[in-house]
Amino acid sequence: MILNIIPKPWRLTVLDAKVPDGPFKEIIRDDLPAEAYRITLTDREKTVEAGSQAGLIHARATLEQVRFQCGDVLPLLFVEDVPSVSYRSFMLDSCRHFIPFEELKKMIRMAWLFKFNHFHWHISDDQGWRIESETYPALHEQGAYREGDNFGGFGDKSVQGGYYTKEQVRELVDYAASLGIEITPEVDMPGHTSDILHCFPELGCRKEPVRVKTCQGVFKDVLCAGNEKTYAFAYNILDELCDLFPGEYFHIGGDEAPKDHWEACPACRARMKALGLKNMQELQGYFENCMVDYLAKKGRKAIVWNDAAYGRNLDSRAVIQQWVPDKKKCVKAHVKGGGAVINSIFKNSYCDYPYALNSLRAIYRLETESKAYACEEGNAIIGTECLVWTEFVRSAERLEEYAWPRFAASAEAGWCGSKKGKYTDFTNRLSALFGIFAEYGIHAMPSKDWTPGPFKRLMLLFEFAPNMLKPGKNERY
Ligand code: TNX
Repeated sequence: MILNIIPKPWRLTVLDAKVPDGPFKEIIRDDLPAEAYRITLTDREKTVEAGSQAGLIHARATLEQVRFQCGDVLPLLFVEDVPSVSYRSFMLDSCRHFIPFEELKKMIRMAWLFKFNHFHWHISDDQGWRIESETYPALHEQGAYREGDNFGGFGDKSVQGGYYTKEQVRELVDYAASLGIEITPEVDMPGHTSDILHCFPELGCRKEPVRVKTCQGVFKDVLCAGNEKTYAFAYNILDELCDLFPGEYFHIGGDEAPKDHWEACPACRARMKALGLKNMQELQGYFENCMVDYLAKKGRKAIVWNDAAYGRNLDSRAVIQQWVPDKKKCVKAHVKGGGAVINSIFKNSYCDYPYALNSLRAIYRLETESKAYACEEGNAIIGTECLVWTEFVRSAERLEEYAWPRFAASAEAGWCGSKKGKYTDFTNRLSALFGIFAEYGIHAMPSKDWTPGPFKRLMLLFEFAPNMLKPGKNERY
């Protein structure tokens, strides 16, 4: 009998003989790697052995897929499995469009089935702050709302937004943990901060009022790096959120931070000079390093987008999440200095674009090894991620079909690493398992649209193109 499991286990032996399902004995063993697990199912034995609780949780996901295919009479089975990289993540953006709490739970439960172990949660951006804050209540009272939805010129003028209460966040953190998933929150800084500056304009270089944005883009309003108050604010927020999110990692963003206002700001220029820095990119590096160090003192590892390394002075303790190609070899230099990398390169990770742009096949290609990032341990890539930014995602249905099954392809790329097989082998297993999405209430993209042909591709791109339009210059956003 053939069993279809995603991610494909390292070793899987299935016999024709069958036994009725029943409870498995779960054993934690010190001699196995933390996330490794072993399943033995014979007529006399039903055991799961694992290196830790995480491994047991993975084994349960495998058994769930087995049961989906076999019902309550299972084939005799032996599985030995271990992941290739330790950080296997999916990202959801609750800022551009608010994602209902129950929807987040649904996505986390689905992710468990494919052995993800991190949920990167984008909770602050130009278009809204999303977490209740006791230190700075203005963030959720004002920063969580905006005057409409004009992404791609959508033209809805009604006030919208929302935030998650602390109680909800705690519930979500616990729920995810019960499924072996740690939540990595992201407070994007110093760019993508119109929401924060809307509440605290004094943290910007110009100290002028800033709107919570209603459309996509890269905005010039960024936190002032020359103002001591900015640092105090950031540390306080990190304190508050570290209490709420107990995980090992904390994402501090660092992408797309235009330097226009910094260049024109006496405080930023003075700080740059005082620190002996050559340019504003280095000043960003300094800003990031302050956060990296602050988090390190709290026992946390900081993750930054690769833009944060453009100054070439990033603290090697920061983990770089790479989303654009490393043209200036800044990531490579970081690796040389002992730094680690999460691979989420745009063309193999971004699931916010139609399948016509990033097909299932393209997501499956995501690599966990790179000659450019060779290091003493062999390879500096410690993780993978797939992402749904939500500028153009206004419904749960759209979110789910953009994520699934592309997230499953990314999960296998991260789990199997260099042992990953052919795309068609993956899609064969996926087709056999496809019904499980509906069982989990997930609206996944049907197989005919996974890797669209040239004609379908054109149609989909045509349909998506108006999204790329930005509101006119005189429009208030
Ligand atoms: C780039 S990925 C961004 C996001 C956008 C995304 C849209 C990254 C670090 N920044 O702010 O949502 O493109 O695809």
